[in-house]
Amino acid sequence: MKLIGSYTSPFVRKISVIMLEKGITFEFINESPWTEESHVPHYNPLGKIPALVIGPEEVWYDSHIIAAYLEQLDIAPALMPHDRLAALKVQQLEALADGIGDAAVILLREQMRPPELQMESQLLRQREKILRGLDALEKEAAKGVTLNSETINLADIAAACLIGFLNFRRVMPNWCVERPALVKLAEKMFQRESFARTVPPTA
Ligand SMILES: N[C@@H](CCC(=O)N[C@@H](CS)C(=O)NCC(=O)O)C(=O)O
Repeated sequence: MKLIGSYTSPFVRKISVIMLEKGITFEFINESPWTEESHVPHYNPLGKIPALVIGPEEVWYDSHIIAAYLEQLDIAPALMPHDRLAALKVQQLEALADGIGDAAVILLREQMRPPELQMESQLLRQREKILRGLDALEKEAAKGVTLNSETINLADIAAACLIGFLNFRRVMPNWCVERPALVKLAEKMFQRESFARTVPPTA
């Protein structure tokens, strides 16, 4: 298996963490989707990372689908409950964490434009999505049932990758204020070897 992407992406990190947790061997192909000469569109017509290459005719994207693909391989530990409704709840929280990541990426891209071209309404809209999303995650983490429970699952991994990304890109540096359950979750997840091995590169 080849994982196409970059560890600066929270979505790519999520997939790497899942494979490390499950002990799945993979080759990491470092590719940026943002350059003119990027090979990413060769794997994913949408030009986005991650893509998981199984063979010449079998490539999986996006990260949500890759996570589901890896889960159906039935390799322990299971990162989703067997009960279908409970599994859907985990996937919804994964989608929530990923959606916050999407908003953070849009926000960062907008902030990279010359100040006179930046749309204040767009910046505000994305910030609001991030804040509302983090509040919803905090609520779930505080319950400790689907998120932040005794056993780690896909939602915990997605939420921790998102928080790692917010820290790394300094989006919403105050995210941790009044979100103690998310802080606890992040501290717990960042101690795992799978997270230590996928820290975003600083250079
Ligand atoms: N929903 C997608 C999001 C992937 C995504 O947005 N990746 C970013 C990098 S963090 C990307 O490749 N962006 C390139 C682009 O939008 O053209 C997933 O979960 O895989």
